[in-house]
Amino acid sequence: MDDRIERIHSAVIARNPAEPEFHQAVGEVLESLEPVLAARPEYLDEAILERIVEPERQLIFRVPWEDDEGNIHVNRGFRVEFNSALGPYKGGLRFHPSVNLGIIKFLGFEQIFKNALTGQGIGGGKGGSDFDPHGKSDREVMRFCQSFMTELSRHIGPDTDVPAGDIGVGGREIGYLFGQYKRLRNRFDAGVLTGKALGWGGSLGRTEATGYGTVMFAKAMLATQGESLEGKTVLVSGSGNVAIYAVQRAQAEGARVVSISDSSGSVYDPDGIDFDLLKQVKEVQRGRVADYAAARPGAQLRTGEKVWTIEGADIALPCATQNEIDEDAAKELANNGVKLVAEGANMPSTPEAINVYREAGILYAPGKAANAGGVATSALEMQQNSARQQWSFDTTVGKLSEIMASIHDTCLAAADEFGHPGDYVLGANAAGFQKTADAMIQQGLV
Ligand code: NDP
Ligand code: 2IT
Repeated sequence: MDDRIERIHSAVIARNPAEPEFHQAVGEVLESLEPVLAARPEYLDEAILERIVEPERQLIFRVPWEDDEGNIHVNRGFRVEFNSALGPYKGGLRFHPSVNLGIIKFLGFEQIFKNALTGQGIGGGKGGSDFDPHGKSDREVMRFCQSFMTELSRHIGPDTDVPAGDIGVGGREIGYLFGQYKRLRNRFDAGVLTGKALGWGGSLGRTEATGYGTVMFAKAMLATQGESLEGKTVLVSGSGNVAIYAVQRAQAEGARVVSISDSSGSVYDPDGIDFDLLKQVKEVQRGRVADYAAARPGAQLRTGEKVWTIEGADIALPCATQNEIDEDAAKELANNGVKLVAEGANMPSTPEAINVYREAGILYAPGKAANAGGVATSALEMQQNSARQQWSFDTTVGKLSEIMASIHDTCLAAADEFGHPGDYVLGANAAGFQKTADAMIQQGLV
């Protein structure tokens, strides 16, 4: 790294102690920016780097709630409003016991560049809580969401900050959050949250958008090599919203997806994942991958095992969580002949894993490009809300497809411009950064 960039990274580490995921996300972006800063020295003169790594606003709040037995619990809520140069803060809410300020900051930081790449006029933010929805009743989840929104409602709005789902936050949670916001504000602000149900302001295609978008991006990458998904064998990790629709779309493109996983283990399904069964087990029964394996002849449950050791795959689509592919896992993928990694999750590959991809010549797309279809379709939901319209599924997915193709081409064009053809990491960071940095300069020192 260039000295000045190195100094800024060291300052981020010193000012934000005990936030390793945030340090990692900042390091990955800064490392890409050397050629950009050489070409555009005004970014250094205007202290864009120092400003962009500092959130505009960070909220931490108490979330007390009562369980079904009358016991009182206290969780911690977060919303980091990172950058509003391009539009209202936009980004999901994550409910998972591992959530802390550093994780929300890493996600919010990535969201700035991802949202810039979508071209949809949205700034970057992220929030969540260390609340664990696993094993909670619907009523417990509702009481938690109501308490969480009681504080969050002061800070958000359709033109201010627009949350959505992420790990542990899906349609059920968005419904409870919206209901409480509406009650507190006495306003039907449809555009204050995205990922709403279809009957009251949700967009067709939003549920599918992240997984579909990731597969569309992978397809565009393959097309640069004169290849397609037809006949390819694919590893998917995770079994939540992103994974389910990555499975469906990859199979619709003629691939065979042979794995899914959760935090207890993975499933190898050599005949190809049965999408209808997966959807039934996960979305209807709220079950585990073990329940899928039990109901699926020929599928093998691999308790405690990740999917990356499964042999015979051409493509890997990590769709679970951050740092799920470390150096050893990346070596397994390379040794087993995987040729392409496109990230449905946010930052699922460690920096060491990314180096392995580079050395092995694996085509690699970072999450901030490959999984941008979810937030892009959230912006399409906001458009529909503003216009009081509901578009057809095909209209929305058609727009999603155009957006993913545009992000893909933008990444490659920036990679070419800065002398690293085919480097999607550099391309995504350079393009997303420039768009945000230019807006920050135009808007003055705020
Ligand atoms: P879900 O909650 O629907 O699913 C998450 C999946 O990942 C579950 O299978 C879960 O297993 C697994 N998982 C979560 N944490 C861990 C962990 N620490 N170790 C192992 N497995 C884990 O979330 P999403 O599908 O929405 O999100 C998946 C990823 O995609 C995240 O990185 C998210 O940030 C990213 N993303 C999501 C978008 C969206 O629109 N939803 C948009 C862009 C990115 P278990 O049930 O056992 O915890
Ligand atoms: O990481 C992400 O982009 C999301 N969780 C989706 C955010 C959104 O506002 O739809």
